[in-house]
Amino acid sequence: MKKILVTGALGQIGSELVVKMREIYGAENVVATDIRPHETDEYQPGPYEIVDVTDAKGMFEVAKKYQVDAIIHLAALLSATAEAKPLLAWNLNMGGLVNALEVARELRCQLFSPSSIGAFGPSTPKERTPQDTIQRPTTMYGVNKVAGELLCDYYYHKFGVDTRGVRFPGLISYVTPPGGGTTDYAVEIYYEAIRRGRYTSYIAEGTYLDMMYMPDALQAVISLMEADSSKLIHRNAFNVTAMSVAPEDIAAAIKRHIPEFELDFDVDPVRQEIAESWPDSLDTSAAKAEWGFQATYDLEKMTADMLAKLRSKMLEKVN
Ligand code: AKB
Repeated sequence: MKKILVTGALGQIGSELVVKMREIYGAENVVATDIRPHETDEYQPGPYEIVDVTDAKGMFEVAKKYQVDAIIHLAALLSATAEAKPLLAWNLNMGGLVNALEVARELRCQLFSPSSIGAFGPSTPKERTPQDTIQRPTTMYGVNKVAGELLCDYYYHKFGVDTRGVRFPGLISYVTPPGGGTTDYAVEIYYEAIRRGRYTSYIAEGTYLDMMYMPDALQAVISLMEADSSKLIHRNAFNVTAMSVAPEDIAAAIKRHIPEFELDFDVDPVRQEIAESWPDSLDTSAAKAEWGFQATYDLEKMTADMLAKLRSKMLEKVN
């Protein structure tokens, strides 16, 4: 990767990935794009363009203008929003992806597209979910993700587009909050622990889901994009994760820093049903073997860092 275009750059992953990539590849070589203008304090120097990913021509023109050789396609609706607006999700998630793939085909770019644990469904083995297994998701988001995985494989085999991707678990970060996901509770719980010393989880006790801290997610994107192409057997949709946790596990980790922290539950049936249809824990051996994936944050290390970073972020806002 030398010149990179990022779609959805103002989102949870994009806002941090752009910063990290600008450090590595140079600010002028990472073109951040999103559907809306950025606030002045939202971005440091570097090219920024408005791109609606459903507008194929607009995306193509920006990619051509900067002569990019890699596209990181992040613009998408997350699972809970997609379930509330299934047609919009289909149009944005699939329309955006096919446009990005076409731009990559025409301009001979590498393309990264994230899949998700949402690509699995209730009939998938729940524990140590294999890389290659049953995928019959019951959500619109999951349908989009499976179709996206297949479409990326198709563009590689049919047109030779260098497509790559991972199946992200819930991502936890202190910079930009996620929006409209099923795993958002795992971020909210940290904010509320500091703000109020308590949190009401919309996901039920005992519901295990895979999670990963954002620095590991960003490193995964870069490592996979820089990996030797000849070593990639799967290319798209590698299982990646760092921990399998239930809400009470996160609460227990927070309590070790904030002993008075309290967790209770008010379960949202829609998001609970989605969570129950997803795996408890993924097997990441293909990602480890093919491109050296390694997560560095476990629950304890992540919790210590999240709480420290969030505290100073909130203090900065007050001052
Ligand atoms: C969501 O909850 O929708 C996402 C995901 C796991 O893909 N965080």
